[in-house]
Amino acid sequence: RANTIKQRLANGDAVINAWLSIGSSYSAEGMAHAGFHSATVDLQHGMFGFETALQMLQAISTSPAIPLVRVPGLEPTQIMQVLDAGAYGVICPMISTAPEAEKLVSACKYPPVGTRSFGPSRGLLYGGPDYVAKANETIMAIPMIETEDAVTNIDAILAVDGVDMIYIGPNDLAFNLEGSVGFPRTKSESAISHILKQAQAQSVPVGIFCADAEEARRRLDAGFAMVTPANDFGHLIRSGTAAVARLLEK
Ligand code: 3PY
Ligand code: MG
Repeated sequence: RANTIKQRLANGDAVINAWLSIGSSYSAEGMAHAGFHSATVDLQHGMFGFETALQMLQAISTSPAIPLVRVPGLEPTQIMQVLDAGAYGVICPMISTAPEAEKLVSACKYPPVGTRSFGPSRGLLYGGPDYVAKANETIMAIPMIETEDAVTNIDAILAVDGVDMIYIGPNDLAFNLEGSVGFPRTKSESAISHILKQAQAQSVPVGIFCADAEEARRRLDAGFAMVTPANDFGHLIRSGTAAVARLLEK
């Protein structure tokens, strides 16, 4: 099975990504069928572990959305496991240097390119009989840029062979550059513009987490290739809160 978001990025088409922090295959299935091009199972800040993530990946497979996983950190054995579970891309938090990006790429690729161990399991079920032969081109290694060091080292990170795109974590970036996640975010917003410009110069697509669809719209207009318009829990609570407010209107 082809990685349709890789194709969209290559064609310059925007990717709208769902972000799943609710540990439920039912919720994941619903979000995956909402029209998103990809759906990211969040094992870093989501409220669940690997077994639930596996069920969520199975649920996403019932839709055209491409399954991605955000792992908790740069841990090759864990990356191996989510790839075996059928993830078509790994978003890895807190990548700050080129060697860290190289380690991520290596964990995502079979030899001779990388060090991923053989045991494709569900990858084969989702991907099809040519999964292993195509895995190194199908699977995306996506470093998160969200530290001060990553901004300093951005050109070297972008130049790492096998970095298919980068993904900005604006909240951790604000923490690191402003000292808080509050607003305004003068320094981190100018860092975000710098990262985008450098990535565009090296033809590396940039994704970014957004607070809502309005921000995501602005980011797309600014040249971001992939946007995540909030996470599932955010959508749920916002919609519930708006319903209550509407019904309490006098
Ligand atoms: C951040 O904003 O730091 C993120 O990791 C978004 O998911
Ligand atoms: Mg973060």
